[in-house]
Amino acid sequence: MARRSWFLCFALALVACSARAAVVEHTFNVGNFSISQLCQPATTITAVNRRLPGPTIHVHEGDTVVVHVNNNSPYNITVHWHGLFQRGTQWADGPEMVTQCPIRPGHSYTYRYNASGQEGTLWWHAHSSMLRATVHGAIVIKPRNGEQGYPFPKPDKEEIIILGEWWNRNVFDLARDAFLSGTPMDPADAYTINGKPGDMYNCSGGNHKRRTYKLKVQSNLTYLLRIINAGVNTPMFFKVAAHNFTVVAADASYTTPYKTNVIVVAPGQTVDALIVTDATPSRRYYMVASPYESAVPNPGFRRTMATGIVEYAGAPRTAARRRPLMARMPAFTDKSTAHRFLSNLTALILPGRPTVPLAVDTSMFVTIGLGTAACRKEQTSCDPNQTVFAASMNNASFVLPTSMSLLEAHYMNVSGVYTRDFPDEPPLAFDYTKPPSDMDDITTKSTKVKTVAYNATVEVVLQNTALVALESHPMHLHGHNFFVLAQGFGNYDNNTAVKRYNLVNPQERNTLAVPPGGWAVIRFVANNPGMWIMHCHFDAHLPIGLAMAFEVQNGPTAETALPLPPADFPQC
Ligand SMILES: *[C@@H]1O[C@H](CO)[C@@H](O)[C@H](O)[C@H]1NC(C)=O
Ligand SMILES: *[C@@H]1O[C@H](CO)[C@@H](O)[C@H](O)[C@H]1NC(C)=O
Ligand SMILES: *[C@@H]1O[C@H](CO)[C@@H](O)[C@H](O)[C@H]1NC(C)=O
Ligand SMILES: *[C@@H]1O[C@H](CO)[C@@H](O)[C@H](O)[C@H]1NC(C)=O
Ligand SMILES: *[C@@H]1O[C@H](CO)[C@@H](O)[C@H](O)[C@H]1NC(C)=O
Ligand SMILES: *[C@@H]1O[C@H](CO)[C@@H](O)[C@H](O)[C@H]1NC(C)=O
Ligand SMILES: *[C@@H]1O[C@H](CO)[C@@H](O)[C@H](O)[C@H]1NC(C)=O
Ligand SMILES: *[C@@H]1O[C@H](CO)[C@@H](O)[C@H](O)[C@H]1NC(C)=O
Ligand SMILES: *[C@@H]1O[C@H](CO)[C@@H](O)[C@H](O)[C@H]1NC(C)=O
Ligand SMILES: *[C@@H]1O[C@H](CO)[C@@H](O)[C@H](O)[C@H]1NC(C)=O
Ligand SMILES: *[C@@H]1O[C@H](CO)[C@@H](O)[C@H](O)[C@H]1NC(C)=O
Ligand SMILES: *[C@@H]1O[C@H](CO)[C@@H](O)[C@H](O)[C@H]1NC(C)=O
Ligand SMILES: [Cu+2]
Repeated sequence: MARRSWFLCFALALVACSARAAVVEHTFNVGNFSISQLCQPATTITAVNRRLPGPTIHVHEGDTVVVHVNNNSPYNITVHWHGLFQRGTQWADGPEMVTQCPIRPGHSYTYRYNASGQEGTLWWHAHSSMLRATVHGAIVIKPRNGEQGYPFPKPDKEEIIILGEWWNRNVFDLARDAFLSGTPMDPADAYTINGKPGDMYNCSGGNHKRRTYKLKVQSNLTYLLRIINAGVNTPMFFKVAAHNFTVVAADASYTTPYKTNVIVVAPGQTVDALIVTDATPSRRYYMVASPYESAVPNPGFRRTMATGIVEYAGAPRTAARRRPLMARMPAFTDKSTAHRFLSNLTALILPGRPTVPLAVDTSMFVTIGLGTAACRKEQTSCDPNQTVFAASMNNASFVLPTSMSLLEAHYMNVSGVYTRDFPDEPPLAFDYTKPPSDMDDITTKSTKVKTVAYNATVEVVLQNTALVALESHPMHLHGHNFFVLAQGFGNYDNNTAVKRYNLVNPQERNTLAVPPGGWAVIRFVANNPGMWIMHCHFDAHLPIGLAMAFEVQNGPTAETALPLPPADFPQC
């Protein structure tokens, strides 16, 4: 379904030819797909082109991407191109009712955008209901001049590793039931690697090939693993038994090469890591993804792990008869291992790449966490006095508009869709990590945005609260990368934290796992006019309000202003 057509290269010099841009075109048929996992009866899932995960979009930096989405599913759907800036194509970002009204069942819509100014691994996913559990796939952006443009030795081979979560039921119904009952979502039935749960589950029947991902390798080569957490609610530890990693990028931003035997990747994040196949070929090795559970108290999670198998070419027959070597995984609650990995990464300084801005125009202190809210009328299963599970940022629990998207309301100056009063600080200051026992955890629903001037440098301190439960929330910002200046546990204290800011080579991300019961400081340049949601990338928390949006004003020129919406933009 993918087509590459090269623009005419009419320049005289070869160097200009290497700056050619291609159009990469895909057709995504979104529809029912019947699949059986864990020896359960077949489940009807929503998937793209009858594949789980869906197709990979391979491009070179600067290429144009055209994706025709045909919605043959029974659900409203939109597709988000996670981590792509969408500068100049802001209307193509995808989140339902933030950027656009959904593509209705039986309808089609074509997304067009350029993969400009970034390289590495990103991904695409549905941004409606919880459909992204099964509607997702990788986006690989190679340097303009191909693999020789990597700022690390060219690997011999590349593999995509997509971590996921699987439910033996329809996830649309699952999400709706959690919302209507106002209770936490049921945990997944399995974790997966490239759609497959692996060997650790109670599933004796079935076809082994269908349930375990296998990576066949040759000895003494370097493999680049492009690891994506497409899971819904679970950060993961990832290891390959008897092999170490050198991390070279995260969220499509190059990092200083970082050696580690364990990778931590939260939903929304990606990690590019090299592994060298220098282990004895006479064994097979498990690659393992296990949950990292930071919530205290924890509503419950699946205490299992996903496995794949690394098998060497030319291995003796005996290798296949022995159980693969298992990796020793961190404990599910090992927050120090998670924090070490997540805070140790630094950016690779490259000429021409943005560096952290030193002067701040807009400072915010934002609490993020759980709480309760008054029952809403559609939440029929709770009585009028009861409260339901909710989440908030600065005590504002975000609700999506229903009549038109935030971006359309912004563009057309329609009032009443959102308000410009998202607060710069929480209404109450308290010990966020040990709130007083009589602290009111109730929040109110609203659609508040923070308006910032074009090109403003915005700094946000994200502080997790322990109301209801403390937890590491993976905070994702659309339309921009941010620099992560510092992270820590406890309450943020500017007297000690500011000294620790990395203003030299902070890691650049689009999704940050804020330490549980802790804080993180991010900084970004609001150089992309439009409406950009910043939200928790757990689907258990986004619909209950762990979100806000930045309204970035137009710049002074046509290039720095929001363009016209596409003529065929979906309407509500
Ligand atoms: C797709 O699956 C849903 C849910 O299982 C079902 O209601 C619907 O009829 C199916 N549609 C088609 C076209 O098979
Ligand atoms: C996208 O790339 C094409 C081809 O290089 C170019 O003509 C177009 O102006 C670009 N669009 C934006 C919004 O940058
Ligand atoms: C497998 O079944 C046993 C016994 O019913 C149960 O204790 C265990 O948790 C199951 N394991 C998984 C991974 O579901
Ligand atoms: C891989 O390299 C090791 C160490 O240099 C060597 O002993 C081994 O024979 C090599 N294996 C293959 C298949 O080339
Ligand atoms: C992985 O790295 C650790 C620490 O540097 C080292 O002790 C170990 O031998 C390495 N393992 C492999 C398989 O290279
Ligand atoms: C890596 O993390 C550990 C534990 O958090 C810390 O002690 C160490 O200084 C960090 N190293 C770097 C290079 O940041
Ligand atoms: C709801 O609140 C009212 C007034 O506070 C009270 O009289 C009533 O008993 C409550 N109902 C329930 C089910 O708690
Ligand atoms: C929205 O308001 C701005 C400033 O008041 C104006 O420049 C712009 O033309 C208006 N846009 C629309 C679509 O009415
Ligand atoms: C949040 O706002 C509600 C009112 O909507 C108030 O009752 C509550 O005390 C506030 N909580 C915090 C932690 O600010
Ligand atoms: C945006 O900020 C950068 C860096 O401060 C500056 O070079 C550039 O001119 C600014 N652009 C506009 C349109 O203000
Ligand atoms: C900490 O914040 C206070 C209040 O905003 C400010 O007066 C002080 O200068 C800040 N300290 C540092 C080290 O930035
Ligand atoms: C689907 O989208 C349309 C248009 O926005 C809306 O009217 C309808 O209620 C949505 N359906 C569902 C099930 O959310
Ligand atoms: Cu996202």
